[in-house]
Amino acid sequence: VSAAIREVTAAEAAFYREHGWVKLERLVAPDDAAELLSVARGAMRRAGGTRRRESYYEATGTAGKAVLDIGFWQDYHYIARDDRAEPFVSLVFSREMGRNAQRLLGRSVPMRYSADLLACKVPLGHEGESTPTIWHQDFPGLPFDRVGSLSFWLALDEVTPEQGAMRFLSGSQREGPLGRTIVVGTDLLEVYPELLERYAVSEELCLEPGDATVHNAAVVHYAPANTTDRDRWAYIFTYFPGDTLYTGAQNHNFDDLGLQPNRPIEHPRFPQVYP
Ligand SMILES: O=C(O)CCC(=O)C(=O)O
Repeated sequence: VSAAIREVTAAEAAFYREHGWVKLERLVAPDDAAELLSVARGAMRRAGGTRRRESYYEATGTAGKAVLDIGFWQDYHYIARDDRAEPFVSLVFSREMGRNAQRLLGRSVPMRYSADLLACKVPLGHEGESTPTIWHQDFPGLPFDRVGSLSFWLALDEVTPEQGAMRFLSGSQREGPLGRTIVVGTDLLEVYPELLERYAVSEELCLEPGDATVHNAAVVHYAPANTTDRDRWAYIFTYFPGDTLYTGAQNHNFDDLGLQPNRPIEHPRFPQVYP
């Protein structure tokens, strides 16, 4: 897979830094997306039957082999990190993807892997139906002393706006941290309704298999419910700047690893992907 990952362009990186998100068409070849989807379906089918309802942030502490109904989507964590399933490993831990992450960040620092998960948003009215993903920032839930972490959201199948493609408050990454609303399950716009006057909601996006969006962990974003009759298949993988210091803030993915506050996050769970 790694050879088929294309490079992020300078124009895309500039768009990302301005708006806090960017759409990357054909980041991955459609054939590779089809292969990823087939492996994803197989892993989630094999793990089936263990569905529990947990919050998104509790799910981050769960290794693979469990499909969790977290409300927003059916969640399967760490297919690359823990299951070591290909072609996921080659995609997420490739130099090419790490370099793309660094180009978007726009800083000459190493990039470290943070997490990866499958997010299948189930249509309304179907068994295990998913709710809208509430408006939130990712950053406040993370134990990082600085901004810069970013998420790739790769469409493994066609994703239409009606299936729950993501929407962003363009430019809202400049607001700074707005609270751990996602951790406690509060919609961020209930707390900050005025943001809708200050920032435009990004246009509706249609993604083909292999297209992706990337978002800054500090940009405010959400995804509507899936009102079609087809599952929405996304693979989300995230990176953070290697000079980030650990704050010690509670997060299931970072707790109990012996990480030291005010020190870099140098742990085999978070390998350096680039350079
Ligand atoms: O896939 C979704 O519905 C939202 C994903 C999201 O919020 C994220 O990747 O941070």
